[in-house]
Amino acid sequence: MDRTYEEYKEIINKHLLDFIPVIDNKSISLYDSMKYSLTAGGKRLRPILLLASCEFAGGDIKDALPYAIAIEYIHTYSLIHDDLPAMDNDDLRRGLPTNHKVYGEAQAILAGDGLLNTAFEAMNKDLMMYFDEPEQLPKRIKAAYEIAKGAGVRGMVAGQTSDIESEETDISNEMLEYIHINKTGALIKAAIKAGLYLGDPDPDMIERMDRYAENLGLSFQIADDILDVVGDAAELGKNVGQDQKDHKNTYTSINGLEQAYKRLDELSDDALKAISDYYDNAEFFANLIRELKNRSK
Ligand code: GRG
Repeated sequence: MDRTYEEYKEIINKHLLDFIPVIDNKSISLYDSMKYSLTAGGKRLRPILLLASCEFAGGDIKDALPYAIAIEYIHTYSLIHDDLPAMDNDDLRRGLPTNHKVYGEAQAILAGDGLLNTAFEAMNKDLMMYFDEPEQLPKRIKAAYEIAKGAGVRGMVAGQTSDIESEETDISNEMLEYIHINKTGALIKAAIKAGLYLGDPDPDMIERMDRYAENLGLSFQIADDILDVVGDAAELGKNVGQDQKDHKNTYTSINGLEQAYKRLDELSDDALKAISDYYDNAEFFANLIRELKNRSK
C-alpha cells in the first residue's frame, strides 16, 4: 500500500463519470447538472479513503472502484442538497456557483436525487456481475451495506436533520458531537469500513480502523468549523464566516477557537494511537490526519 493521496485522486478523477448510465437526451439537463457538480473539483477524500482502506486490508482497488465512485456520488448529492436555499443557502461550492445557482432549485434537487440513485445502481450492478462467483459476494454486500447505512437515516441524513433542527438554538457539546459524528463522520467511517471489507481485514484491523475513522470524521468537521473562522475563501472554494452569519452551531461558536484546536489535537492523537504502533504500513492514514491538523493552523 504505497500510493499517495494524489495517485488515488487521479484514479478517482479518471473514472468519475464511468458509472453514470446513458441518460436519454430528452432529460439531458439531468446529466449536465450531475456532471457539473461532480467535475467541479473536490478533495475526493471519501473515495480515496475507500481505495486506501481496501489496499490496506490486502484488497485490489479494481474491486473497490464502483464503491469508491458511488460514495463520491453520494457525497456530491449531499453537498448539492445542503447548498439549497431550504438548507444552507450557499452560492459557492468547490470554487464555482452552487448547482441551484446554475440549474435552478428544482433541477438541483433532481441532480442530487440522480446522483444518490446512481450510486446505488452502480453498487448493485457490480453485485450482479458476481452471481456466478458467490464467494465474491459477501465482501461487496458488506461494503454496499456500510455505505447505505452511513449515508442514511442512522448516519448523514440523521445528522443533517438534527443540524437543521438545532439552528438558532443553544445546544450541548454532546448534541453538537452527535450532529458532527453523523452529518460528516458517518460517511467518512463508511468509506473506510467499506474499503476494508473489500479487502480481507482481520477483526483487530476493523476495530482499530473504526477508532481511527471515528476520530478522523469528528476531526474533519472540527477542522471545517475552524476553517470557517480562520480560512481563506479562495483557497477553500467556498465562502467563509458563513456559519457565524447563519448563527450555526459549530465547535468554534460553542467552545471558542482555542478549545476547538485542543479537541482537534486530542482526536488526532487518538487516531494516530489507534494505528501507528500496530502497523508499519499505515503511513497513508497517519499522514492524512497530520495534514488535516496542519491545514487548519
Ligand atoms: C443533504 C442529507 C444531506 C446531508 C448534507 C455533507 C453535508 C450533509 C453537509 C455539508 C455541510 C458541511 C459544509 C459540512 C462540513 C464538512 C464537510 C462535509 C465538508 C464538505 O466535504 P469536503 O470538504 O468537500 O470533503 P469536497 O468539496 O472537497 O468534496
